[in-house]
Amino acid sequence: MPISRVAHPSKNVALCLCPVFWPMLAPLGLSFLKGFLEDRAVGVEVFDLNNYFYNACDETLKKAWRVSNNVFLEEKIHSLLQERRRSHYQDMLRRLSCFSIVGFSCFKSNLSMRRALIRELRARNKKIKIVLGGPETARQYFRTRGTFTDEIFSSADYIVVGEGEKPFYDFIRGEHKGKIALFQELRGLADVRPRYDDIGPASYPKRDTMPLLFSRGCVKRCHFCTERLLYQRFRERPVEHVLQDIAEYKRRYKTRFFVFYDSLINGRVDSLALLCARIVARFGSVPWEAQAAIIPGMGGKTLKKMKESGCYNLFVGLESGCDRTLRRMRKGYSRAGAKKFFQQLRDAGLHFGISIIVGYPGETKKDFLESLEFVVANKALIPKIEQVNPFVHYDGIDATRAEPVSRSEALRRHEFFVREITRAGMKVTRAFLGNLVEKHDGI
Ligand code: B12
Ligand code: SF4
Repeated sequence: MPISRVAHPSKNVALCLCPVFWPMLAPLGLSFLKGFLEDRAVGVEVFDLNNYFYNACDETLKKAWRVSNNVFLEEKIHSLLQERRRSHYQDMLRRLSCFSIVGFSCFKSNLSMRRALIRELRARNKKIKIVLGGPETARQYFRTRGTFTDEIFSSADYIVVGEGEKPFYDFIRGEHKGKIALFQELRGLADVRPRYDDIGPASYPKRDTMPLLFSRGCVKRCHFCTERLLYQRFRERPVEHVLQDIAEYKRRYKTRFFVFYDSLINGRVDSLALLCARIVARFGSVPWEAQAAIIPGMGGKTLKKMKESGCYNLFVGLESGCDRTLRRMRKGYSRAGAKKFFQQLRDAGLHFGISIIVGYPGETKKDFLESLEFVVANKALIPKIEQVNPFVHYDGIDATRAEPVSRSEALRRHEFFVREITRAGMKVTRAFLGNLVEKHDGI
């Protein structure tokens, strides 16, 4: 993405994604905000600074960038870029400081860079308005019980917690109340369409792949989960809009693969069945993957339609193979139900990978071993272990009412689990084993 030196005359709103963030695909959140605002005649320019600097860096830095939870890099990224990519950095700063409103998409991994950049922008342009949004504002909101830290609160003119479209539009028009917008969700999602004019896939490593979104929110309320805190209500986009996105990306970007970024693709089974049937009718088959919840009664017909429409992988959150732990997690199924679901996936010819949490509060050694035993015993049914992580407590969740498992014990269980599934010859995604554990990799 070239960063020019002059602000676009008709655009006075900039949206930024700072490093460090997953660099492989164009960001969906900012594309949705741009689409919504531009449909309402607000000129918006999206700056994926994560992509801009990632592309400007050498292979060593790129490798560290792709490591999930690399807190060393996250803390150091601003000084590293100042040092190693000074002219890129200064160009970007000059460009951004011409806008009157700059919105930041906040993730835990890019908080540090955002802090430094806001300081510099304010020093260059005293009138600039700063808006913060994204999943990290929600985490910070729950973490501080609604007050935010002084640094975050004072760095922003407006803070959006939850969905961004409506509150950001209100702020731009001066129709907002107070400094914090809380979960101001649209009634439905018929008005939201992503727009990628500033950040097409060509500059991303996976240029033949595009993200898609069918729904926001989740229908379930698993105890440990932070995703359910991002939205209050579950809503779906019209099926026709998803089909139009697919058609547009195929035509405009020659996209071959599609990744649904929904928390779960099967929140409403009937809607999913309709989506798949319409994909088949319009395109035959398009290769797609998604996250899915275990719904033992989902029925083979929909699963077969998913396969027919091109589904080549599902990421399925089993989380535990022990019934006591599953109950404590409020997963809403038993291990027998999970097994039935896996069997149905296999029967439909669907490939999938599962995720596991070890050391969940209240998990005894016996529970842990039962979970491991279930997974290994069903290795013929489970094509891949996608993710194994020790339990991480996030603010806003209520899982810790039960007796916590110590960090060291959880890490021991993690190591043991990984060793045993490897010994059993199960296929694993190495990069996702312990990807919620903070790393301190130097560069
Ligand atoms: C798809 C996904 C992935 C994919 C792709 C990554 C990506 N490009 O997002 C993969 C699998 C690679 C991934 C990996 C990880 N992910 Co992830 N992922 C998601 C997921 C499910 C969807 C992201 C998305 O695009 N949503 C749709 C868009 C529309 O939403 P959005 O970006 O949040 O934007 C909306 C609002 O937040 C807001 N908004 C956003 N920016 C701004 C800016 C302004 C100014 C305003 C006003 C509003 C606003 O408005 C937008 C539209 O309403 C989210 C959970 C979720 N349901 O959102 C987690 C999520 C982003 N991931 C998360 C995490 C922790 C990770 C990992 C670190 C660990 C993990 N869980 O595996 C790794 C990181 C890998 C790496 N190397 O860096 C966390 C981030 C938490 C945080 N506070 O930072 C989330 C929120 C899940 C969670 N735990 O709650 N992830
Ligand atoms: S089904 Fe998945 S996204 Fe929904 S609450 Fe449970 S863990 Fe979270």
